[in-house]
Amino acid sequence: MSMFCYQCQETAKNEGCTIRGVCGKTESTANLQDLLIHLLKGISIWGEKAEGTDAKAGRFIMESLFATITNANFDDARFVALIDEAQVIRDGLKAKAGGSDEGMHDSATWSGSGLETYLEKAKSVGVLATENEDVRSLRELVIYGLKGLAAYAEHAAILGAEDDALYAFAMEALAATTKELSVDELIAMVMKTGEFGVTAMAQLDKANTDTYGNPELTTVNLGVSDKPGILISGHDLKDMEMLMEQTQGTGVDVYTHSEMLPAHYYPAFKKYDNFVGNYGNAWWKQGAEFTSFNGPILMTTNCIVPVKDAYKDRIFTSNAVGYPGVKHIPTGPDGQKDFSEIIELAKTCPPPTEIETGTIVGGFAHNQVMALADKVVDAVKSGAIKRFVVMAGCDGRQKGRGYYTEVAEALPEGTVILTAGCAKYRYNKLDLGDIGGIPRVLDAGQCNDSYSLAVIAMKLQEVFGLDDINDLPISYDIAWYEQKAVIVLLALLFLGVKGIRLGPTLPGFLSANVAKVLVENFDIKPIGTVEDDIAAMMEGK
Ligand code: SF4
Ligand code: SF3
Repeated sequence: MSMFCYQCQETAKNEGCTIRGVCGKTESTANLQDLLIHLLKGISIWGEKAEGTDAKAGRFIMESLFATITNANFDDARFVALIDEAQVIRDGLKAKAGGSDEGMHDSATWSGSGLETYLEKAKSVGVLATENEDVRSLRELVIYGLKGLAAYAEHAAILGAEDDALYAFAMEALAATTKELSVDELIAMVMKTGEFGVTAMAQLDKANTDTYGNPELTTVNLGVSDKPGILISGHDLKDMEMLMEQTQGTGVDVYTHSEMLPAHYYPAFKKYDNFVGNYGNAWWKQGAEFTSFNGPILMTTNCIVPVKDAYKDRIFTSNAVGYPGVKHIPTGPDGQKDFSEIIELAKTCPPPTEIETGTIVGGFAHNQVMALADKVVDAVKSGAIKRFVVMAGCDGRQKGRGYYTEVAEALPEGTVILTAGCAKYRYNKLDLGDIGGIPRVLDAGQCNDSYSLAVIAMKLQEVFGLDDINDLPISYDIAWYEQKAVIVLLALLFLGVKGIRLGPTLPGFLSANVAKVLVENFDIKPIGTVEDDIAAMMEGK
């Protein structure tokens, strides 16, 4: 077997990608990612022993974990550089801890250099190095949750909000995956990952809203202008801000793609006349949509997919994203990026080809929903709103995801969908109407904003004076794809939410026994038929 990865929902046969990722990840990239994760464990082992929390090492761990998220980075050269740096950081911490190698885990002591050495070493340190499948499943559940947590922590850090407690926890959790812990201890670590996931998401929410204001009810244009444009995708709002600033007065328009749509909801971005609208749909349609966009594309985070020739000369990456042969815009020491090359290129490109017209409405993060709280509470009390269905998460390529469109269409009157993440593209362009002025699809924002949905639930619990969050008329029918959805799931479990439907398939990385624990303790269930699931949800099941 030449590689093994089962971290995402599209993993081959829902078991594992072994030859090449369904996502396009090559064997060498997968193996380099395994070695990088191994070394992050080594950093963490020494980090736990050293006095205080080393913020530089913590940030490096977060950036590296982020780079291994599905559809973030396909560039072997970047992973080789990260593996080089990981050893330097680890050895620095080892010196700080005054430690000796004796009896230490391999990740804390192994050294090497060069691509060939790294690929050889990677063979023995991947996911399958843990033989017991339940222990492997729990260790990986912790690591995938951490990857999502790292993405959120990194977004907050880019906005200047860093937290040593998150860095310390990442080290504790990574080091824990090298120890001979019991299944119960590992389950406790999974829950703790959910707890810190809530912390990370709350901090990101604060960083975003402190910097850009609270998202507000917004109508977003889906059409195009007659000027050349730049398409910005991924989740990084700081890049969004810098791009808007740098395009002022250049005659170049800016459009959002996929998860950048919620940028339109922030007051800080509404002031720009050249911020035209949203172009296209969820990440997996980028091949066709980037082609017809005609202008340059900036990928600020996941999800990038294998780059087509049609736009390979006009796509750029930033932050944790990378793709071989694609120009990467570096981050300066002051956190600034220079997008002038992208802007100059845009000026030479034709305007985007229109693929849709009309508008969509969003901006229902917690502050906006709470501004409507009286209306919402009255509608629940009068029975006009019978149930909320949280349909947040990720979109993906599999046919089975048509389920989510069908659920949205078939949900009875009196139901309101709460969403966040790119899962929304399965139903956000349907005409589902409103309930007394409250739209039936309330979009809180990116997957990064899923925290908003938890806040809304907790506020409603308070308003209705309920002891248990599960007594609210809220059902969860969540779609997942990559690891940011894993931390959202763990965060919801930590908050005590039970009965979540998780689809389109349960994670392949859950062993039968671990899946059983989740079912027994949290009543997690796979999706069924549209009809059965809606009937059950309407009965609160
Ligand atoms: Fe396969 Fe998903 Fe891993 Fe890509 S990220 S190699 S599709 S499991
Ligand atoms: Fe989507 Fe990648 Fe997860 Fe942010 S853009 S939700 S899949």
